[in-house]
This record gives sequence, C-alpha cells and structure tokens, in this order.
Amino acid sequence: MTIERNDHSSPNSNYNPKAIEEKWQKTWPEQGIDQTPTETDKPKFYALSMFPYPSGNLHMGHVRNYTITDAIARVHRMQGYRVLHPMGWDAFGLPAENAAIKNKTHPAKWTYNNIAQMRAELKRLGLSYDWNCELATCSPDYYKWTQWIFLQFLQAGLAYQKEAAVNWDPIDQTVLANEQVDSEGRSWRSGAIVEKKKLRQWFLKITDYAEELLKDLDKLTGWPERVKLMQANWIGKSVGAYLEFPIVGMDEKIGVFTTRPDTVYGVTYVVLAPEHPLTPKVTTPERQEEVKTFIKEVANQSELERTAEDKPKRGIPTGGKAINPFTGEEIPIWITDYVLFEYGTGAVMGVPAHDGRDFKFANEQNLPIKVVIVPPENEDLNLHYELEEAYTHPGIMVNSGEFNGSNSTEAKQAIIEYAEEKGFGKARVQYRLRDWLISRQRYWGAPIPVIHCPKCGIVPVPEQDLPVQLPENVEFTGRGASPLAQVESWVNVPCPSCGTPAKRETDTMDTFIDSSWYYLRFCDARNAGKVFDSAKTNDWMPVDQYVGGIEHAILHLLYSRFFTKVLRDRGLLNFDEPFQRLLTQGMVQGLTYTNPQKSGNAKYIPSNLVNPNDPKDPETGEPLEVSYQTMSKSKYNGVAPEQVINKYGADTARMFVLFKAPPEKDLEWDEADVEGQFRFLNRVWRLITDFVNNHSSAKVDKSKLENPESKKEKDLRHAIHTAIKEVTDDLESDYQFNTAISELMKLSNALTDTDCKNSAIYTEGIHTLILMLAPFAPHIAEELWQLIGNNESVHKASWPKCDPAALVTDEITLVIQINGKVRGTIEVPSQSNPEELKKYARESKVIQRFINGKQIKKVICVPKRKVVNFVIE
Ligand code: ANZ
Ligand code: ZN
Repeated sequence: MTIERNDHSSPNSNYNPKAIEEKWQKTWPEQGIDQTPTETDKPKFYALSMFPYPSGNLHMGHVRNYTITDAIARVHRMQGYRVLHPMGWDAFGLPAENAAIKNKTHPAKWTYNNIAQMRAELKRLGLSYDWNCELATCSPDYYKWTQWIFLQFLQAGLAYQKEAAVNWDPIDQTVLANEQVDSEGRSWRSGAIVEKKKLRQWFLKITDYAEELLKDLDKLTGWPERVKLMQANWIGKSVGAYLEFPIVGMDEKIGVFTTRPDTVYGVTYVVLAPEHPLTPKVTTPERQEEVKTFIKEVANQSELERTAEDKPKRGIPTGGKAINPFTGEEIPIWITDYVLFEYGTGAVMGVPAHDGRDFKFANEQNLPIKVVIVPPENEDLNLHYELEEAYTHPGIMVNSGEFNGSNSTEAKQAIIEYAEEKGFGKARVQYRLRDWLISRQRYWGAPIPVIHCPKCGIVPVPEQDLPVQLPENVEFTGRGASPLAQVESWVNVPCPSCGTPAKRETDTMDTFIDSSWYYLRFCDARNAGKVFDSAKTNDWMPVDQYVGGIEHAILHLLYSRFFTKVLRDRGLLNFDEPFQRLLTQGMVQGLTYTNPQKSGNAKYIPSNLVNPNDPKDPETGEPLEVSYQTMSKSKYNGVAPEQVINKYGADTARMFVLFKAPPEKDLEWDEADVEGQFRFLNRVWRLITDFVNNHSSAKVDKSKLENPESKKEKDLRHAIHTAIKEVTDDLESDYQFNTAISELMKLSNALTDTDCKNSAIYTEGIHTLILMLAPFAPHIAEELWQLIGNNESVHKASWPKCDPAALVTDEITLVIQINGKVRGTIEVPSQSNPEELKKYARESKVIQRFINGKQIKKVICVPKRKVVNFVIE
C-alpha cells in the first residue's frame, strides 16, 4: 500500500496540521483502519464513550470524553487486542420537540441535522470509530428493538400500569422519574419546581432487582468507589421489621415498617401518611373536616418539602386510636406530612425518645415521650429522666417488659421472633428504590407498543407489527397529553387479538430506556432480524472500559445494569454486569468573569469584553472576580472545539486535554498550555523531518541494538526503554495520560540532545517516539511514520516493548556491612531495587565468607547510601 505524499509533508516543510489531518481523515476510512476486526483469535477489548444527545454542537466536555476513550482504544489495538469502538446518538428527547414548537421544523429533521453536524465535528477530531456500527435511537430500525425489549419486560411481568401521584413538570408539561428531580425538587431539564399529579402511568419493576443491583456492586472492582456508593444509597436497603398495630373499634390493622423494633415499647403514637387509605377510616366524625383540609394542603407539597430537615413537622390527630400489641396500651393515630405514602407501608410507629424527628414532633405537639433504651453506663438512670434530645444509639433496654436489661442491638432479632410467634409482625427488608416510571406524554420517543382493547384489556403489539412507527403529521403544541393522542388515524386500530376497535397507547418511553441497551446493539448494530445476535453480544460484552460523566452515576448506569440483568434472565445474555471498568472524567472548566456586586444572581461577563490584566465590568466599571468554572453557555466561559481545531489542529487539542490533567480530575482550559502542546508537536515534527533528511532508514537493525558501542549509545537506549516502560505503566495504571505525555516529552528531548544520531539506536528512538505518540496525536504520528519510510499505517503497528536489559545503564558500588561495620564492596546494576540489592549482597563472596554458618537475623538496606547491613548473632 503506497500513499501519495503531497507538498505539505515534504521533509522540508513546516508542521501543517490542517493538511495532514484532512488527508488522513480521508485516507483511513478508505483503508478501513478503524473497522472492527472479525477475526477472533485475539483478546477482545470494548471501549465505549457514553453516547451524546445530538444537541447540535460538540462542546469541550465531549472532546475530552471522546479523546480519552479514543486513546484507550488505540493503545489496545497496538497492544494486540481486537477492539470495538463505536459511536451513536441518544437521539430521542424533549429538546427536539421544543425546537419543533419554536421553529416549526419536524423533530426528526432537527435531530438528523444536528447529528450530521456533530458527526462531521467528531470526524475532525480523528476519533477511531467504526462508523459501520453507528446508530441513532430515534431511527425505526433501532426503536423497533426498544419496543421489542419493552414487550420482553411486559411478558416477564416487569412492566405494568398503575395510577400514581407523579412528578409533573409544569414547564415541559410532562411526567418525570424520581431520578429526574434534583435535590431542590426541580426538573433536571427545565428547572421548574416539580408538582404532584395523579395519572395512569407505565412502570418497570426495577425493585424486583434491588437486591442484586446492590449486591453486584461488589463485582464492579473497576468502578470509582464514589459511584458505587451513590448507587448503594439510591437503592437504600434498610433491614428491620414489619409490625401491625390493631385499630381500636375496627378489624383492620396499621402495618408499619421500622428499622428499630427494639424501641417498640416506647411507641407513644402511630402516624399514617395523609394519603393512606386508612386515614379517612380511622378519623372520627368530628375531625373529618380538619383532616380533609390537611390532606389537601399536603398533596401540593413535593416530597422534598415534606421531608426537609430544617422544616417544622406538621401533623394533626385523627381522633382514632390504635393498640401497641407489645404493651396493650392505647395510643393516638396521627397524620403528618413527613410520613411518605410511597415508602415502606406509608405508616410509622412514633418513638420520640429514640428518633430525632419523632422527638421534635412530640415536643411540638405535646405527645408523651417514653424512654426504653438507656446508654450502657446509665443503666440505673431509667424511667422518666428528662431527655434533651432523642437517644438514638444502641444501649440497654428498660421499660420493655421481658426484654428489660437486654442489649438493644441484640434484642432486635428477639423482638422480631416474638412478634412472629404472636402473629403481629415479621422481619422485613425495605428498599428506597421505587419502580421506574417510564411513560411520557410526549411525541419524540419510542411509542409504548401496546393496544388498549375494550374487551381484552392491554394487548401487546405482535412482534411482526413492530416497530410501532411515529406518525409524521403531528401538531406540536407543547400542551397536555401526548401529541400522538390527537392523530386519530394512528390511535384507532383493531385489537390484534379479537379485532374489536381499540386504541393505541399514546405515551412514549422515557429516553433513558433507549440508552439502557444501546451498548448491546453496538455489538451487532446492523441486525435487521433480531435485537442482536446473542453470540456476538456475549463475545464483545461486557464493555471493558466505559467513559463518561459523573452526572450519569445513578440514572443511566443503574438502568443499564437493570436491563442487562433482565435480558440475562430472558436468556439473551450470559453475563451479569454491563460495564467492567468505569472512568468518570472530570469537567472542563473555563476562565470565568463574574460581577459579584449584583445582588441575587451573579452576573457573568463574556471574556471578549474583559481586559484580562484589569478585569472590570464593561457596563459599570466594577472589578470582576476571576475563577475557573465548568464551561457553559450561561457563564460565557466556553471554548468552541472548532475554533481550537482551526487554529492548532485536532492533534494539539487532543494532546492538550490528555496532558493538562489526569482524566478523572477537572481540567482548566488554558490557551498557553494549548500552545505548549502545539510547540511540542512542532518540535517532534522538526526532530523527525531532520532525521529523514539525514538518515531515513525505516528499518531498525536489531543486531546493533543489543550491544551499544559507547556509553552515550547506552544512555540513549536507556532513555528510550525507560520511556517505553513509563508510558506503558502510566497507561496501565488508570490511564494517566498526563504523565505518559510528559514521558514522551522527555524522550523527545533525549533524542534532540543526543550525539549519536547516526546509530541504529537513534533510529529505534525515533520509531518509539512516533509509535507512542500515535494513540494521542494520531494524524501527525501517521504522517511521520510514513515519512520515515513505512508503508503500513502506524495504527496497525505494535506497541513498543521494553527491553529490561536496556534499563540497566551502568553499575554502582554497594557497601556491605555486618553489624554496622564495613566488610567490603561489590558492583551491582544501578537500577536495582532494595530487594535486588539485598539479594546481590547476600550472594556476594564478601558475605559468604564472613557469615560462615552464622544465622542472619535481619538485612537492612539503605538504597540512598547504597549500603546493605547484615545483622548477625
Ligand atoms: C420507629 C423508629 C424508632 C424508627 C427509632 C427509627 C428510629 P430508613 O433507614 O430510611 O429505612 N419510616 C418508615 N416508613 C416511613 C415513611 N413512609 N415515611 C417516613 N418515615 C418512615 O428509615 C426507616 C425508619 O424511617 C423507620 O424506623 C421509621 O421510623 C421511618 F428510634 O420506626 B422508625
Ligand atoms: Zn381485543
């Protein structure tokens, strides 16, 4: 394979990234360099970036994410793996629909235009994607299978419809999952304060997998601890008891979930969530009005408002009474806002002496406080001592009938057993995780493939009728129900089962469904007859390295893990976890000018309006604060990838984002450092063009390498192989690209400074530098590789191997002591580590002679002073 060289790359010209990058971006696809190999004799490596939402433009966060994954993919190819490195589009979702309302363009048109634009930008970065596996979740040949998977869930009893109080986003006019409401009770997308509304909705039963999703976090040894912790907290496992409190004058009982059955003798009231079906039943006639008013008030509060720590707890008595089955005592039944209907049983036993929240509430409402656990050191201080706050720790039980004197932690189990025996309770495990609400009243998503028949109920769309395609002629108003509901010709269909006139489901699926399985489809992206060929997907999966933003630590990763487990249980997959290793890359931050004087919201000033030497508000002249903050449009601190590529080339942009910070840390965008990388690539360019002009042998004469003639040659070879070792190690230990690139700079300096430019070793050094530059700056590396006379692509070449012999430069003198006294010296390789030094010393003649059968008690090595001391009897 020969490659025509154009003028730009003649050995005498300057580094011209634009020409080089355009040339190779055209040539590589022609040569099929980035295609996924089909042979299976090599170990596999699946490198994946979280696929983007096609918003229209690439931002620096994308550039960083994709460059990291690309470097990882390229290194693995050179290290002998067959690599799958795909890219696609998370292409359904609200912005397309909002754009449609605003600009009167169809969401599909808007989306595909954006995809085309972003694809072109991605291509300019030299990312080694196999574009043959490209997919877009909004395309019918993808969402056909999203729908098919939904039907798998339906068949497995894991998809169901129920009436639910849902999170309603009043701006986007849609329902949101709990995960899409932030900690302030706002919509993750529109920022609106989320309201509660009762609607019939579709759910996926993720709670069936709660325990496995929690337990299997232990298998994810390649995940950041903090992400695993976030998932564990989200799943929120609590171990405790279910206890029943009979209601006075009724047959029914109030079931509560408690993590502290050991406090049951201290219950002084029971609380129902206002929405609890028992609330109206237990309420006495004279209290009905007040209770109704209270229920209405609470209904408008978000979960967050109801449970906020700093807010006073509100509640009222219902007039009804229950009986504590352990004591036989009558206790009042209350309703409060802080007891949530959706958690546990929606009812709580109030133990003010031992629960902080109950303590506050009881004090405010003058409810009795009864101590049943005392600190171990205060055992005799029992009964009615005045608590200043709830005693929430374990201790010794008092006022607790036959359990008095027991250790409260140990008594938990005994109390549960007692309750079980008497028939008023049992052990219970409770998860905070709720079922996943997946229906959206929106157009631009995959239609839920079911038909509602007045006779048969919910009927799945038969597989041969998939996909249920989105109708094209739809009016986008952005109001109320799904726009699909207005398209009568689409909605009205005969029931597939009995033929009766029936109606299609008009809700579409949450887009997080689309992204919960795309990584499986990439393994067999063009399969028209199946969701994927299991053999292929089982071969490539799990993803060996997944790279993406920390913002997906809960939602996307938990849902994907859930999907994998369900599809495994449906017999489609043979593994438990989708992502072997996870790298959450840090944010890209830009220089941010803020005027803090403005009351309320800080005012951000675009940098082009500011003199960096004297930053002032251009309007008011007030001094500005300068900081680094995550790049965003609203802060005017972004840098467009396109600008950087136009000015310096993609290779410089790539080198900069890899060099500036370790991948998981935040990165401060700094033009001076970008220029630094550009200068480095220019130096490499000159170094190698000089080499070509003066030498230009592409082959390394192996026979001359192993026996360097002079000390200088030896030193150079040492520098080369140290670089190989260091770069390889840096990549193996959590992809420390920043230090790897520093090592390349050192190697480049060593090659520049050396006197032995005519030796075979120098040629080896030039080769090594280009090879190791290739994953980071793929275009310049390819150009230089060809320039020194290679025909095959550098990206098909093998990663250089470190020759350990070359790491040994010369010898040093090691002092041998016995009991602190110098007994002799030996020559040892200078690179030896302390263990090796001890070994050399022990094997030396000096020590053999002196020890003479005596026992060595200890060997002390002081590598800095080059001393080994033997302590003998
Ligand atoms: C009595 C008790 C005594 C409790 C005590 C705690 C301490 P986690 O760990 O979050 O699972 N609880 C149960 N269901 C609730 C609901 N729907 N809304 C609000 N609170 C609820 O917490 C479990 C504890 O939270 C339960 O244990 C219950 O209060 C409360 F000294 O029962 B506990
Ligand atoms: Zn029917």
